[in-house]
Amino acid sequence: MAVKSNGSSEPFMKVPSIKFTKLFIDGEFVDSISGRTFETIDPSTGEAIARVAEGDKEDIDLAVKAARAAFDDGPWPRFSGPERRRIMMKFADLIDEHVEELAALDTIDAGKLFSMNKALDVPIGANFLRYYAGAADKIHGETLKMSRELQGYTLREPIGVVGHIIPWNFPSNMFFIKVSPALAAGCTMVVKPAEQTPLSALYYAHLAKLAGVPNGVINVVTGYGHTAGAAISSHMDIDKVSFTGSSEVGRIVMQAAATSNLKSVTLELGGKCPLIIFNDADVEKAANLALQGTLYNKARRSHFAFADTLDSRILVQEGIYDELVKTLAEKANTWVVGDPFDPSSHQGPQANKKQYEKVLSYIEHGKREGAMLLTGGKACGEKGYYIEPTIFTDVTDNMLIAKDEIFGPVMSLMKFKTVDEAIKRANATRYGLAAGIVTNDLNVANTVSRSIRAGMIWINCYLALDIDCPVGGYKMSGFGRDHGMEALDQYLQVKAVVTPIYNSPW
Ligand code: TXE
Repeated sequence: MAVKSNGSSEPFMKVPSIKFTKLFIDGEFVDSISGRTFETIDPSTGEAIARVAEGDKEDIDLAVKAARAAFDDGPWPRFSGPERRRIMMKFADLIDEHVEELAALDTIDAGKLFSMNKALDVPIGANFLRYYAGAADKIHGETLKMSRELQGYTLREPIGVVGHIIPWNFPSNMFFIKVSPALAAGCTMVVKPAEQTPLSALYYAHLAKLAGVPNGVINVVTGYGHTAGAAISSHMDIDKVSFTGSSEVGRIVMQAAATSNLKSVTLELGGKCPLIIFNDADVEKAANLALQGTLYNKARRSHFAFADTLDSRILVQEGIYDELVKTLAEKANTWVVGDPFDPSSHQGPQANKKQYEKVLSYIEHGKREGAMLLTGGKACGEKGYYIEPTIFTDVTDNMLIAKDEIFGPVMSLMKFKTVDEAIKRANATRYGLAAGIVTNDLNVANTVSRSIRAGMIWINCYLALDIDCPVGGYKMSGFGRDHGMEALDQYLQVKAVVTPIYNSPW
């Protein structure tokens, strides 16, 4: 398969100049203390885009110091809710004004489709700010019904200084999924974007300042995971760490949190989500949902910009299996892999070389283990990190491609006979992020949705998310929730205040 380009020396779009490459600490762009920088790479060419400051432990210390001062003595936690809301709304409006430039930054940095970044990823980031801005003046506790002659109530207070460690799959979305509820709660923070996609986060730091977010409230330290990231999770003066990424690193983050200051932890980790298609499903619809969920690494036409999170096992009931295989093959063969700036591309490159090599090695595993290759199966294009949309049939539960999170355009089709078998096999994974069910039988849909141990269940849809829909996992997919009011709770402490009622013996 060839990678589609526009065939001319003129690009589809003029790539923006890179304005921000330094660390953002206490309201200023600064070099790293070591003076070191690292390259960020365009995955559609494999070439460097810019050099970015490489933050390390000492830079994290400075950023935490600024965030601590802003929390202990600064105005942000003390602002009234409406005041925080006003600034967050301004921040959101500024994002809207720069949407093309921000969308292009994520495209050159992460290989994500420009059309999708512009229509969804970046605007939804702004809408996360608006959603939580609306909650900023509605954070309140409860009056307690004490059993003795006491009067009690709870206060909900910001948790303090937060460290956000974010991955490369949704650089803009992920930034605001984490930052927005923490801002609304009155927290201050240090954000470490993924080393593969640092550019938009630095731009957001600039817009935050323009919007009037006080110095020290949002600090952005670009750098590597084992240095800058590790310095966040083990820091003695960070009160909470919120992490999205691999289960392996999630475990390291939690260990570091435990052995340092027992900071609170939220982990949104990997998945291997079952999409269960029953005999009565509409084949066309089921095929589209399967493609959307799996081959959809950086693809368009999603309900919501959250696709790269799903690594799917497609469990198909035996009566519909052959027809579905045929339909999927036809559809996958029309899938356009190409320049992420090209509006006709369905799929861009993998976000980085490490991920590209990882996906290709899983494809080789699948071939060696005896899965049948229906489409794709190799890299494509003369340069960049492109991979053909790959579908394996006859996949069995014990194959590596059925067990591990691949996080690329690789679909595994597996056959089952009964509802009970589907439930059992769907649950036979260490992960529990999400699952999908395609059926018109209400009893089957209800039974299966209650039996699957996962944080999100989609019935006759897939990847259908919204800001108020809590996102998070069971089992080794993590704990705590992003999105919705549940996410706001992750950034709040509950304090109980008790006083004797007049004349009581207390
Ligand atoms: O993730 P990492 P990677 C899964 C997916 C993917 C795999 C590896 O399966 O193939 O993870 O991706 C920072 N202490 N997901 O290597 O390494 C790192 O700098 C503290 C699922 O990119 O987990 C980055 O900012 N931080 C997923 C972030 O952690 C550390 C999204 C994620 O990096 C660190 C992404 C350390 N020791 C990948 N090491 C999802 N659930 O959406 C790294 N980091």
